[in-house]
Amino acid sequence: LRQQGLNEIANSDDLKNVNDIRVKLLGKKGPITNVLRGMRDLSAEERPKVGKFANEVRDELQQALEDKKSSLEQALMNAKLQSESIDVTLPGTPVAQGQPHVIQQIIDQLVDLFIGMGYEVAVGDEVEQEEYNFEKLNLPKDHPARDMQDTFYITPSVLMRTQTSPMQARMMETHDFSKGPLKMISPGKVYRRDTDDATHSHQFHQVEGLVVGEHVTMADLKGTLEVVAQNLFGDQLKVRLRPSYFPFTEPSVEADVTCFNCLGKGCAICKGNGWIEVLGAGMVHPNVLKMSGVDPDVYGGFAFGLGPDRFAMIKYGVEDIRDFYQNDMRFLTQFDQKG
Ligand code: FA5
Repeated sequence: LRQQGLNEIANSDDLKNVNDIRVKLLGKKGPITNVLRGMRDLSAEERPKVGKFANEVRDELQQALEDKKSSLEQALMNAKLQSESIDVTLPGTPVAQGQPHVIQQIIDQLVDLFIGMGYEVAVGDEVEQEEYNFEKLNLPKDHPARDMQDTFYITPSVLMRTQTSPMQARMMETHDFSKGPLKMISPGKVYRRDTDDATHSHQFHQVEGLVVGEHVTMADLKGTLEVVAQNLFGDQLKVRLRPSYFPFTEPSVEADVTCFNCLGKGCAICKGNGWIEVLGAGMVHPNVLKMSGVDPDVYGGFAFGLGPDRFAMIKYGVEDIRDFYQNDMRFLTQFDQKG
């Protein structure tokens, strides 16, 4: 029995088989247990001899089973380690990484530029009081110029801001002019009931700029806008200032950049005129200064509101503003800053 058991153990090659052998040889119904159970029928002389021998056989088989079990477990572990080993020299799987939206990239570039020129950045709320969006900007109720910015109203006195200009009034009200001039930009989203087309979206972005202090002139405005244009477009594209009208600036101008598509010849994108309008600007109207508690006899300033969506179109030759808002990854990943 002993030799047979040892042979079986030696020949078994998996853990389940080893367990079966253990049950068969050493279990309650196994031959060793039988022998031990039959001891009471033996004579007092035989009992210790048989008992001793049976115990020896049992211990020996038990040891052989243990040894076999641990050697099989070890082999299993080795095989597993072998199959799961990692080749650290293989190239890794690239991790998908997000990036700022192309319009945000333009805004970030502008913010960097203006911070470098000593401006502070003030972010306002997209839901604004009518008073700040219109009244404090010299646009009383029933003023015809309100039609220039068709508005989404939330209540009769609360609206989705149509421009970032309300931040002009808010910043002038709180600025301490005894400490120096106010120089700020305010980037953000604005909303208008415009009909969407290639160059208009009902939701778009603006970056407002405002400088108020002593001796601020129109030449400062022009110089600042030239720095912006050169920073974003280089000097290949031309910029022109055109007289315009805004209720909150006097005089007012609009700036156009050469159409990127036809380079001034006239095409469908620029509606035939060769230029794309990118910003409105002017010298802050004395009424606006007064309404925000600033003395127009002492202080003056310039303001501008530019459209980063249009800037992005011109910079990258995007023919339809609506492409920016459709979240098509094939379109958006073209502007990956990591290249
Ligand atoms: C304004 O909103 C004025 N608040 C700008 C301003 C600020 C003037 C400070 C004077 C002083 P306007 O409506 O022209 O002006 O818009 C400014 C810029 O926003 C435009 O030049 C254009 O680049 C962009 N813009 C206007 N409407 C849209 C639209 N529907 N879709 C995309 N961009 C637009």
